[in-house]
Amino acid sequence: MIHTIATTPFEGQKPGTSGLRKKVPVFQQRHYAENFIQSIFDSLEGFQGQTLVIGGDGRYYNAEVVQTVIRMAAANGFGRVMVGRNGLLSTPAASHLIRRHRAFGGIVLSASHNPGGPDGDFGIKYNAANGGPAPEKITDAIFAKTKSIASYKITDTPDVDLNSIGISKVGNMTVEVVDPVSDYAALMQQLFDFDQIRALIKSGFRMKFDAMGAITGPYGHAILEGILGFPAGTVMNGTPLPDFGGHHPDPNLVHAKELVDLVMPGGGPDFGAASDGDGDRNLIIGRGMYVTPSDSLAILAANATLTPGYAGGLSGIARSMPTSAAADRVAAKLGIPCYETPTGWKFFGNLLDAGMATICGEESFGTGSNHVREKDGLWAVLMWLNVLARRRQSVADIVKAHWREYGRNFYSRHDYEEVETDAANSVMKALRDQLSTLPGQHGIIAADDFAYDDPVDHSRTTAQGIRLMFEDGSRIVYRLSGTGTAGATLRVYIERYEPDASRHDIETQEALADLIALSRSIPDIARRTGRTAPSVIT
Ligand code: G16
Repeated sequence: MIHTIATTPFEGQKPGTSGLRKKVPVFQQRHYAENFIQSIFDSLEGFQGQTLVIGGDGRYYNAEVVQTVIRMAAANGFGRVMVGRNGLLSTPAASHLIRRHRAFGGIVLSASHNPGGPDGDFGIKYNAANGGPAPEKITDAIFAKTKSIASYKITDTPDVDLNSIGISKVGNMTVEVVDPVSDYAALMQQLFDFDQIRALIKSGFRMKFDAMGAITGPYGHAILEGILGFPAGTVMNGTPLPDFGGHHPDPNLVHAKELVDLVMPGGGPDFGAASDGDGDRNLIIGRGMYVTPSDSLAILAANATLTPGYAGGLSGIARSMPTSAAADRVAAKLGIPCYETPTGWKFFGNLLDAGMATICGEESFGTGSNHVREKDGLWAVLMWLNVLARRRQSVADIVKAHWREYGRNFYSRHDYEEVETDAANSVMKALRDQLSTLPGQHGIIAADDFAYDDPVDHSRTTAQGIRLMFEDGSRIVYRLSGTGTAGATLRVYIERYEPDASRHDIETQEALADLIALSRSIPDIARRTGRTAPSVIT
C-alpha cells in the first residue's frame, strides 16, 4: 500500500559539488532522507513506468537507505528499479548501467572519499539519463523543493532481499537485482587490450591496487585478479566495509600511505593504484614516482591512441579550472581543443554528450572519458596498465619522458580543512577585494573570479574560484570545497610551468616555494584563519 506521509522541510538540503553530503546522524533524523529523495522525484518529469538505477558504496546506512529509495520509487510510479547486489554499485558502474539499460536516471548513495561509519559521512546524489551527475538546473530545482516539501510517498512493503541476483516485485514495480561488476567489466574489455596486459603480467610485472575497504574491492578482485590474472593478493583492503575498515578512502599520498610505502621505495611492485569510497577517483604511483592527477590526465591523453578504445584519437580534452595546464599542452600538440570548466564532474557532461571532448580530468584525483559520465578510478588504472603494456617502460620513465617533451607543470594543492566558515569567507572576500589591484604586483598579470560559459547550453556559472595568473604562466587558485561536511575547507592550488628539463627533478614544494609563500601572504591566511600551515598537502 502507498502512504503519503506529512513532513516539514529541513534546512540546508542543498546539493554540493556532488549531491547532498552530511554526517550520518543528520541523515538518520526522521524523514530527512525521505524528504531529499522525494524532492529529487518532485524535480523530475516523465518517469512514470521508467527505470531507476539504485546503488551505493556500501558505507554505513547504505543498506537502510537503499530500501527506502526502493519503497519511494515504487510509491512514486517508477516501473522498474535495477539495484546492485547487496545495494552496491560504484559510481562509474552506476553511470554505465543507466546508459546501457536506458534508465530514466539513478540514485547513488555515497559521500565519495569522505570517511564512513556511524559518525562518518553519508550522501545521496541523482544522476540523469546520460549517466552523469544532475546538472545545476536540476540540483537547484531539488534544493527549491526541499524548502517547501509537505509530504512524501512511500509503500509499506517489507525490505527486498538484495543478497541474490533476481527479479521481484514491490507493488507494481519490478525490482531487478543485478551483479554490480559484470556489465562494467565487459565495458572495460572493449576499451582496453586485456591480452596485452596479460602479456605484461607474464613478463613479471606486478602491481598493488588499494581498494581502501570501499566499493572497488569486488571490481578489483574480479577484473585485476580474475579476468586479467594478477596474482591473488594484488588487491589490498578488498572487502567493502560500512566504516571502510577505519580507512579514510581518499586515494592520495596521505590516506593511501600503506600503498605508497609498498610501492614508492622500490623493491616491491612496479605499479600502485588506489581508488576511493565510491570508485570514481584514482591514485597512480610507480617506483619513486607519484603521478599527479593533472599529469596523469595529460599522459593518458598523450598516449590514448595506444589503447583500442581511443585508437581513433580524441575529439578534445576537458579539465577543471584548478587542474594544471599540462593537458592543454598535449591538446595543443594534438591540434584538438582543451576546455576549462568549473570544479565538478557535472560540467563535463555537456561536452561529452556533444562529442566535443573525449577525455576529462580533475586535480582532485578524477580522470575519465566518454565511456560513462562520471570519473572512473578503475578505468584510469586499466588505461595506465594498457599504456605500460604497450610502452614497456616504468611509470617514472614515462612521466619523465612526458615532461621532457612537453615541459613540467609543477603542481600542488594546499588544503586548510575545517576552517571556520566566516574565516574562510573572509579569505575569499579579501581576494575578491584585491582583484583590481593585484595585477602589476608580484609578477601577476591578471586576476579574476572564474566564470564559465557552457559552449553547449550557453548557461553561465559564476564565482568558481579566484585565479591569480603570473607572467611566466604560473597560477595560484583559491576556492572553497563543495564536498566537506564540517566547517569550510579552503583549497589553494599552486602551479608553475618549467620547460627546462634540468630543473624537472627539483622537489615540488621547493620548486613552488616562492608561490606558496605568496599564496599565504596575499589573502593573509594566517591572520584570518589562525592557520600557519595547511592541514593536507598533495
Ligand atoms: C567531487 C566531484 C568532483 C570534484 C570534487 C571536488 O568529487 O565529483 O568532480 O572535483 O568533488 O571537490 P571539492 O569541491 O571538495 O574541491 P567526489 O569524488 O567527492 O565525488
